[in-house]
Amino acid sequence: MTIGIGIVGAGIMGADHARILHQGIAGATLAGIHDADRPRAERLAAETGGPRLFETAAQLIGDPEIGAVLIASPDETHAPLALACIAAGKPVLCEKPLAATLAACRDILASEIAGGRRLVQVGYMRRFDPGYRAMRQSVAEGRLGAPLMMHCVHRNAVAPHYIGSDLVIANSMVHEFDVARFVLGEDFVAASVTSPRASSNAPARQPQFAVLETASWVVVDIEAFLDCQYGYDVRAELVCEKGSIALAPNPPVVVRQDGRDGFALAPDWRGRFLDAYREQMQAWVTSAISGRPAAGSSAWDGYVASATAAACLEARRTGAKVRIDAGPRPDFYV
Ligand code: ISE
Repeated sequence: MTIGIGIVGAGIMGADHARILHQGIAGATLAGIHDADRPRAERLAAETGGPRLFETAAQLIGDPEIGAVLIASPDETHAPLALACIAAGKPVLCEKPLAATLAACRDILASEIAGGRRLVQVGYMRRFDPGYRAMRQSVAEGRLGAPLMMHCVHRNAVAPHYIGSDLVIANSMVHEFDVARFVLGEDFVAASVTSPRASSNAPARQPQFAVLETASWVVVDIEAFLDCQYGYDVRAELVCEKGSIALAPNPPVVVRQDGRDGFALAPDWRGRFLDAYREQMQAWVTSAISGRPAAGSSAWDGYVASATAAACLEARRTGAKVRIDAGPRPDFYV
């Protein structure tokens, strides 16, 4: 069986997903694109095998040739589009964050539960990265002993001007909130945040430094710095009682030349996590066809990442340690 995928949003991520689909995902074809900017949608369609163009997102979601929908439009559109997909009974892969507000996240949970079918996957693609998967496996097997601390670094070379200090947390650090919870297999209960001064390269945006505690008292620290200039750099080390496990540098080769030993950094996340994006897409398509939820982030996981971000934003504003309580996970998401 082949399922027709419709993409809403032809910006950086919509285009990246369209190319991945066009390059070949078993069981899927890129069947439609909608973007409010029609020429942008046309350019992407021309590059990706000429899928149909839709005037509105509602037409794309309602079309019988579209079996599943990928949402890659601006954050505030995620919730209404995800709700429309649930109402239409269509599987949806929604770029992170799940929604722009916690109330909208809860609306999605309520609607999915009421419909009785798990239809939403959130695009926290790091869950498909082999490094984080190996870390999770090592925690599950327990060979390194109990985890104690996790150190995370998240640096972008440059970020767009509309990313302010709060979005460093709500748009970038959310990846660590989701993937650290995935690796450790438990929820966060408290967060503190402190922010150094801004870099002169981006005077309106401060780096952010968060310290989170899990229910069993593992401490996770996260540096998010979106203006490091030199490349995309994501690191993580999990320190356990008998050893530690860390992400290795991603490129397959190191080069020694002119007295230096080094490896190239990807310019941004699309290259660094290319394999994870492909794996995520394949898992989602397979799940859309089989009707069984994929290994990716559920709507519940998306909500918890956003609830963690909300607590961190409050911690940043107040300077206090803030409790994180997303409430009990509904059985529907177990
Ligand atoms: C961007 O929106 C992403 O989702 C990337 O994965 C992340 O690393 C980056 O910091 C965000 O700006």
